[in-house]
Amino acid sequence: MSIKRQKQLFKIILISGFFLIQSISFAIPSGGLSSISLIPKPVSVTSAPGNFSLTKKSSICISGKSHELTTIGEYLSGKLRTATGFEMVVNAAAKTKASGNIYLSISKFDKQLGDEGYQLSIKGGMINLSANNPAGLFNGIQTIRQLLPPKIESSSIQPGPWQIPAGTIRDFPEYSYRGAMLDVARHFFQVDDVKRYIDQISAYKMNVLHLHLSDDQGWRIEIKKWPKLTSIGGSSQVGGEKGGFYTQKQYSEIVKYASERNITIIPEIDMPGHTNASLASYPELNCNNKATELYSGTEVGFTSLCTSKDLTYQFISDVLSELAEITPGPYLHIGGDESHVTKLEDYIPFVNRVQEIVGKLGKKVIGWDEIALSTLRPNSFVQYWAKAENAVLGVKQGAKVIMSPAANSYLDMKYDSTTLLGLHWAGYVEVDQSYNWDPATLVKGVAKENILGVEAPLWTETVTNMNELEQMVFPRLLGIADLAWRSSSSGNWNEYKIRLGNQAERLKALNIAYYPSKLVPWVTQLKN
Ligand code: TNX
Repeated sequence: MSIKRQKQLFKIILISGFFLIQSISFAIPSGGLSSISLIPKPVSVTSAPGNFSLTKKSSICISGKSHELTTIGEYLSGKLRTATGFEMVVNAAAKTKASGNIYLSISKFDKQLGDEGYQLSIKGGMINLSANNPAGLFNGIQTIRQLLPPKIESSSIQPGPWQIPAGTIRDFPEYSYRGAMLDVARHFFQVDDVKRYIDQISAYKMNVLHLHLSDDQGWRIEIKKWPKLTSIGGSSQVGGEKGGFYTQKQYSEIVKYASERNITIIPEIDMPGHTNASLASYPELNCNNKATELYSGTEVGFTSLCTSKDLTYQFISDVLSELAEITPGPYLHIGGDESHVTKLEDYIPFVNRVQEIVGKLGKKVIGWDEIALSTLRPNSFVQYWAKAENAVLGVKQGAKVIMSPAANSYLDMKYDSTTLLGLHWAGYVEVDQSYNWDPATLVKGVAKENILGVEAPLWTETVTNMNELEQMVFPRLLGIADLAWRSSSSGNWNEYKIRLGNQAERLKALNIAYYPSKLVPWVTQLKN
């Protein structure tokens, strides 16, 4: 080969090498760690030179051999294995750390991080994730997922590289209660659907799933002492199709699945209104001893338990005891909303008596904002959805409030007049509307210190399956998750919509049927 030819070849190799390096570096964002869009936005992100690469030799190393750490390590391994095809074994950490590995450790000394915060340090080619509690590690893992390319969420093996730029993230939530509610009474959702929903909400660091288990249209939880609740009350749903219910075993399976994902299940038995399914199952629960017909329409506020009968309280006590028995979380939700046919002079002593029943079971009451009309026990919580004056009344009685303003956080409201699913009694709730509010300033008389947290309910009068659920929930749920987690200094729609737009490929890889709102600059087909 002539010298000229050799020089030419050398040039070609140099140029193609340059392009190769260029294309590899494409895989990690040029702006470093702090340029990656994360939802919820972390408290602090600092970039540093270098990066971390996940390879087939990478493993997940846990400090010590606790059952909890192993479970969390396995969870992370499962999340990374599918798309990378790497084995991602979970080991006890060796004395000397190796590049390419992910280290998970619990250290009790970082006060600022609190119960659910974490520190993620990407340095020396390895990841060190530490937290005071397993919950913090779980949250840090959600951040790791979002730092990797979107295709990490794919359900089939994808080509790498799998890199994360170096730096440090310190992060902790503003509110300790960050929830979603699913109405499984109007339309029933199978256990697997509920699990998928748990996966979806926990990916955005939400930590509560409130299950609305009974309403006029259906009763969804097995109660051994009152079997007709499910055999009759569980048989219907909106639209007249066959309903369904969870056996106590299935409910426990949901609770366990949730707890492994840092989610507390809050069961709701709505009362004294929204009770047609129980009134149809047992004639003796009616003041006139006649069972009502099963109901498959969508009206609200036309039923009431018979508040003057002792049997009613025996019924409630039996139901709530069985539920308390299989609910490890601290709360039982007693509904209390829209009891339009219960006289106020009956409603108030009713709610007072039910609070006592719940207290005896060692649980705390949550109720919709109307329960503030009663005498709240210490440790009862008011869920604000409609009437600000009820929320304020709750605060005046010393109760904390869960913020679920219908006009912002209701996931069943239509986005706009063209949305096919959903309702619009609280107005249209576009993606900006569900993000542009601050829980701590929304209601005069309900300040930051009065707020337990934020919850986004999905009522399912019009929502019949997972695909429809996803169209209503996504992307609004991400905004609620962001504002429940964010530090008070953030929360600007123009900044947030860019981060949201950058989630498009990730939502697609997760196979989530999100609503592609025109207000969001969706970024699709990313190079990485
Ligand atoms: C009001 S929100 C209700 C529900 C309906 C919902 C529909 C609340 C406490 N009660 O029974 O499903 O509106 O958006």
